[in-house]
Amino acid sequence: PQTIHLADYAAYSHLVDSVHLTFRLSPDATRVISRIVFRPNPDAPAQPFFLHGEGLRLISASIDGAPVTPTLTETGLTCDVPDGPFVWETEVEIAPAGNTALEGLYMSNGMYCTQCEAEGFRKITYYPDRPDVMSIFTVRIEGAEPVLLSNGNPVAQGAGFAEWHDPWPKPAYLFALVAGELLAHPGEFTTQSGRKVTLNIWVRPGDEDKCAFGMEALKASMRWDEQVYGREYDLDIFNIVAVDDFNMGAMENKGLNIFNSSCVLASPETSTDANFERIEAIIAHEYFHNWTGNRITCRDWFQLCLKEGLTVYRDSQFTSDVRSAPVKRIEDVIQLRARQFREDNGPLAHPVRPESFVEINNFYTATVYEKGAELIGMLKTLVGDADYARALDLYFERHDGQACTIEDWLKVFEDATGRDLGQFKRWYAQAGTPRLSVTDEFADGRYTLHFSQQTPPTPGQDQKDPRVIPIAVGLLNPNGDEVLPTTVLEMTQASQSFSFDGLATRPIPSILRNFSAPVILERATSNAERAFLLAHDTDPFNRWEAGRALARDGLIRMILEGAAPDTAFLEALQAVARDDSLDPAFRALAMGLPSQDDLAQTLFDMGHTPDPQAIWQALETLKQAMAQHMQDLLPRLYAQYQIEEAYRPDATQTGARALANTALALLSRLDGGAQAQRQYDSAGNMTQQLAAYGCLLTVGKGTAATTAFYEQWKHDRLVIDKWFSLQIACADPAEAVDVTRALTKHPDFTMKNPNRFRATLGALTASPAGFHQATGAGYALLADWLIRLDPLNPQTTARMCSAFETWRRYDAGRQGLIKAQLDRILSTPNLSRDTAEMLGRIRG
Ligand code: HT7
Ligand code: ZN
Repeated sequence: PQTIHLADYAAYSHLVDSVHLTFRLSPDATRVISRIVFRPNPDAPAQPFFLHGEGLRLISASIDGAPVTPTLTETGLTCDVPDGPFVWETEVEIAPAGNTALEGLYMSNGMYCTQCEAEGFRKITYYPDRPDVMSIFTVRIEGAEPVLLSNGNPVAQGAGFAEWHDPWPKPAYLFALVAGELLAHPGEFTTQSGRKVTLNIWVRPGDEDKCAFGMEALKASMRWDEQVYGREYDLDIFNIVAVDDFNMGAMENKGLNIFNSSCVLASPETSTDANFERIEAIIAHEYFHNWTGNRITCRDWFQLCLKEGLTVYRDSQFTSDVRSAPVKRIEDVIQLRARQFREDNGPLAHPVRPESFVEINNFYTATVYEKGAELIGMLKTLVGDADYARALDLYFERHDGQACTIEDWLKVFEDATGRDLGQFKRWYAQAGTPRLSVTDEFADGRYTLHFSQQTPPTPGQDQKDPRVIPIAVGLLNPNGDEVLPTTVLEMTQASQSFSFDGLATRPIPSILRNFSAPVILERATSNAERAFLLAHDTDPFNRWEAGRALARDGLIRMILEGAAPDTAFLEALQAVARDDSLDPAFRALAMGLPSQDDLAQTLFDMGHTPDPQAIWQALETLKQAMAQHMQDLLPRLYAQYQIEEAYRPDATQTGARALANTALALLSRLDGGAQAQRQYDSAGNMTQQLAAYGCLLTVGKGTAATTAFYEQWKHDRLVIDKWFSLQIACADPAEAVDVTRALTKHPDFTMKNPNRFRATLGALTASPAGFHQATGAGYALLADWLIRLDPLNPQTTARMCSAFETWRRYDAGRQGLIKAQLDRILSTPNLSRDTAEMLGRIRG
């Protein structure tokens, strides 16, 4: 397969003035008739005329009305074309019912839908399927389905047809079409300039009672983007459609967002608080793409972080504003470390702006999205809020309607602020997570912090240059008073020192407040200092971080030295748990422990070979010790945070339930699940029901609940996904593979639905002690299923290969077993380009 390089970018030969598409829908033989007006691109190098196209049956082609016979290749067609403007027309046939890859036009539960990002449009018709070719689309859909949707505004509708016109030039990856028997949950929004916009969430009959939350989230997002970024919606209608079979979370097609049903449908009975928060964030994210992604798009796919990093940053700002900023920051950093740091530290490490790829679908990664968002956050910290706002205004003014690059983005900041961002640009080009080590000294009232930065080599990048790192620092005196409020230090050298004068006593530093840069902070700190910061830091993120570091340190000693749980940690944690002045959501987060994967990486970084079973056992022992240590507090906490009012998925109620359920999980270790059973029996919402069910499974009392839960929810596919996942997540590690295997034989298991596949095999890979069983049974089971799924759905298969990305951490036995499975998959005939690329990179 061909490797594509950023350095080889060349503009497309032609500009596209307009596109007219007619779809004659039929499950096995949809006809797509296109009429495309081309004109030579004066800025492009000379090149043959080429259109992308894959899996299309060409019926006819013509130029300016005269039939032509193009040369067909594996990836598209070439044809002799006139020197000047011309009208290109084709008719092709495609078979959406047989499209299990879920890219292009496909069918999900009898409904037609599309997924064109990144390169799905070429499976619909012949077209220059690249993001820098933007055009105005008019679409006519002919079909018997009652609802026929496409991008833009509706222009005509009648028996068996509908026509849509999108006045905003867009690349083909934002094209969308939906047709089916759908019901609308309607809404309306009046923009800040007074235009009325019709809103709809379209769902399959039966799901119409799960749209109200999504609709409110959409309106809140629209208002927020006006108020915070001055961005107004630009069509008469905004449609969202829920689809069951979908490879990712959602897609920002212009005026017609398509969502994985798990990312939009919500009701208190069927969705957890975490589901509600995620749905709200994804609706916001897709909506915000209307400006950051659609109106201003990417020149090529190497610039993916231009739209994704910025839009993730914007959606996290939104969530911080409508919920709790510290809680959101802590949740984001937990995710960043779990997904992005893991990626950046292994064989799949790549820059936020990669320089080459084989399959672009493999680069929708935590690095592009989450580290990309961290870069925006750092930029804002460096230039300040006011200059960030000015730069964004300039970005929208200067680049509206264009397909841009990271250079364009940084230039806007340089022009708006007068800063040189040459060094900052390294963040986009260098892979790997910088290690920021710190020492300190105090003499004569002067306190000095000495920093040095170093980034380990990553695949293809041995040498790293120093980056600019904004380090937010505060200083506390030993009484707990803040003697230096949060101050941003700008580190630009490999090693650099910063001093603070006029201090009466040696201060306690609070470094990297609010996680001001995506780095690994290395500092020899005492547990007494960590406990002090957990008790006194005014920065909520660092307060949580201190507790996490205490927990990690104790767990590592338990694993390596067989130490008992650290009483000082248990005391410090209890003090936080019982402090009613603290946000319950924060307390629930503080009572969480580092994940098995986090501990495995920590051990590996310390030069040890992690033993997944020993890690799991240490966590179990510590949870048991926490339960015993807090045995008087837990029933009080549990009772205090029960909610009498009607269910609301807002930050206040969510935090209260999170704390009560954290207490319940610990209590269950003391009462054998009695309280959890009572909660399960009386639960009025899914947050309560699922938490109780998880407790019962964990203490080995889940059998009855497993039957009852299934009977209650077997009609609801999204709830049954939870049922599949939780049984695996809460299984004893020794049984997790057997539980997973048994569930793959359940009549409700299907690999054709990515949600169900991920709920089952993904749950196994998310449970390290179960997945990394020394027998290799977990690896073999996953490999079996990846081999089966790959011919049907390469994109989802490839994404799930990342379960193997940490394989070099483990002992020789496990490495050998994993390598054997990697080789087995790689030797499968006709393996997809997606999966072959991922496994090739992982194997090295
Ligand atoms: N821009 C979208 C990314 C995407 C995608 C979504 C659904 C299915 C396949 C996909 N490939 C790429 C989603 C987003 O970031 O908003
Ligand atoms: Zn996005």
